[in-house]
Amino acid sequence: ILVETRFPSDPSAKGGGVGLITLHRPKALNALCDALFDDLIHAVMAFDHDEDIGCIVITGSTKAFAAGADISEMSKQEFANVYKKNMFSQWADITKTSKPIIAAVNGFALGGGCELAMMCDILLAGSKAQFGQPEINLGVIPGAGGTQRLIRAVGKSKAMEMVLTGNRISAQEAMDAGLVSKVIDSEILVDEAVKMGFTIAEKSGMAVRMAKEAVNVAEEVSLSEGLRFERRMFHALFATKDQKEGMSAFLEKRKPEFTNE
Ligand code: CO8
Repeated sequence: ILVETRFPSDPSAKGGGVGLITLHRPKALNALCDALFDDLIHAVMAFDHDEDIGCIVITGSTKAFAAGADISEMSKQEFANVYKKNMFSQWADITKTSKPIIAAVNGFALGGGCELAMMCDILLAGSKAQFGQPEINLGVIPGAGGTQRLIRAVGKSKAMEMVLTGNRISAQEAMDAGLVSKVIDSEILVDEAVKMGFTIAEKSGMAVRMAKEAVNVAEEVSLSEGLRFERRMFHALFATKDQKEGMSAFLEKRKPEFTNE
């Protein structure tokens, strides 16, 4: 139900590889059953700890990125049980990774599928992608960011419309609303996402990690706290070899050779 592919880089480029994770549960449109989600978390964490990998890409099939949490598994649950085991709380682990994650979304990204995409750092949409929070049609509401991350991405009115009507939006609408950063032809979406992964992976791993952390802090704190955090991260990078290498390479008109230190 999961396919992992490593794209190593030139062995001299430390950390320059890309880890591609493909959700593969075609008979249920990649509905995120417990087993699939456990495998996904495991794969994401393994790539996050892998020194050779600098960026992670998560994708699904051309028909579905993921059609949500698994409805047949959820249908049997009772309040006491889901509350006591804090159902789905482990999904947030995706956001605790230090390396950037690109979601390459083809087809349906619905419910938990849309929420999974929003937990990633960059969203790229295939031209036929569709995003939605249809939980309202099942008598529930989003439970992994559909009422929180979505509003930050697309604003209140669009988020409210999606959450209350359950209607889906197209890739182009998602782009216009600011949910995704690019719409790409479905056929080449994954290749382009991996290519973008390589572009990121060849930078300094220290700077990339701190940039991700600083941008994500902006969603949590006030502007003055965020600016202070950003400036401290900026200062901290002057303690890295990569800052010395990056700036020397510029002045010497050569390509930098980052070592992620
Ligand atoms: N769960 C389980 N099975 C699913 C799901 C799902 N979410 N989505 C699709 N499937 C299954 C179907 O049951 C069907 O199985 P079968 O062939 O055995 O009948 C198979 O996938 C193919 O689906 P369809 O025949 O329905 O395919 P269509 O092309 O006709 O329709 C749709 C595609 C529109 C995507 C349709 O399948 C659909 O509406 N799916 C449900 C979408 C949905 O409601 N998602 C939200 C689920 S609730 C949720 O995600 C809560 C998240 C909370 C997360 C909290 C985390 C902390």
